[in-house]
Amino acid sequence: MSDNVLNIKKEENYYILTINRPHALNALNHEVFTVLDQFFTQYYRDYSVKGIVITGSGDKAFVAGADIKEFSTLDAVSGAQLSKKGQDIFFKIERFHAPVIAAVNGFALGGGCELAMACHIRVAGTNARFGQPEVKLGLVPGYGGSQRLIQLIGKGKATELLLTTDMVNAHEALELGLVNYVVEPGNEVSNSLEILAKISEKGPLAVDKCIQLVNAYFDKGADGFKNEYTDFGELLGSQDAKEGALAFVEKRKPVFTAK
Ligand code: DAK
Repeated sequence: MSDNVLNIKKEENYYILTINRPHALNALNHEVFTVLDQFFTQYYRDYSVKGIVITGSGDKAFVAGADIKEFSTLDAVSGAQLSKKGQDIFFKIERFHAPVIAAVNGFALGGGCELAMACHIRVAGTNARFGQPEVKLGLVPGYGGSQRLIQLIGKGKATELLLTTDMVNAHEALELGLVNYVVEPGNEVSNSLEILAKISEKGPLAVDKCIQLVNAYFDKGADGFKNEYTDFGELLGSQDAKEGALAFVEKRKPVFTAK
């Protein structure tokens, strides 16, 4: 797996992925998408992986969008193919079995904002700036941004931001519900790891199913309530649920095995 455009660092049971194209403010090119895809495909449902943090290299940008120099060479057919490929990768992130946190350390524009929104939780440094500038380029978001922005901040404000291309700062993003936490610059990754540590003590199968149930709410083809009772029943039969109850009775920490 290439470690050039994506630095992959393992820390305990977590991976920290750093998009590493600082000369282009970490803009997403074909190669970044390819290694992200390889990574999330390789570890999908590997319950030894308890969480992922995605951040950008340097202190200026998380990701300043799709690589404008690269996508300006595309035509309608290859553009639609790339958009679909990007959407599929972001779905893999959104459907990952363990929490994926965007540690947003600067600009998160266009595809960068879309990547952050595909993650389950967002931690922003006070220098973070969010925006969807596509219409300025004569485009619409291509990686799910028009849908996930509405999911996170509602129709009215999402429409305004998509049409005006105004950027919002970290505190505004917090107020809007676009980010979960605002921290001092430089603390985005450590704060994200603290959140992961809290979640990693919980039942891994239950964490997975919670993530998928939240996703189901936004999936027009899914019945989230039905999924919930099905998942509830399935988990009740798991060794982890038995261990969880036993540990409570024995007043000790549960030892979950993802079985
Ligand atoms: N792509 C390529 N290079 C980029 C870039 C980007 N998105 N953003 C910045 N850079 C490069 C700049 O060209 C510059 O390179 P040099 O000129 O030094 O070689 C370097 O990074 C530093 O940038 P600036 O000099 O501009 O830095 P400033 O501090 O002055 O400004 C900025 C920072 C973030 C405000 C500015 O760089 C900026 O406005 N960047 C572009 C933001 C943007 O519009 N991003 C694209 C959003 S649209 C598609 C699917 C999806 C999409 C498109 C197509 N298909 C499937 C076809 C999604 C598109 C988007 O993401």
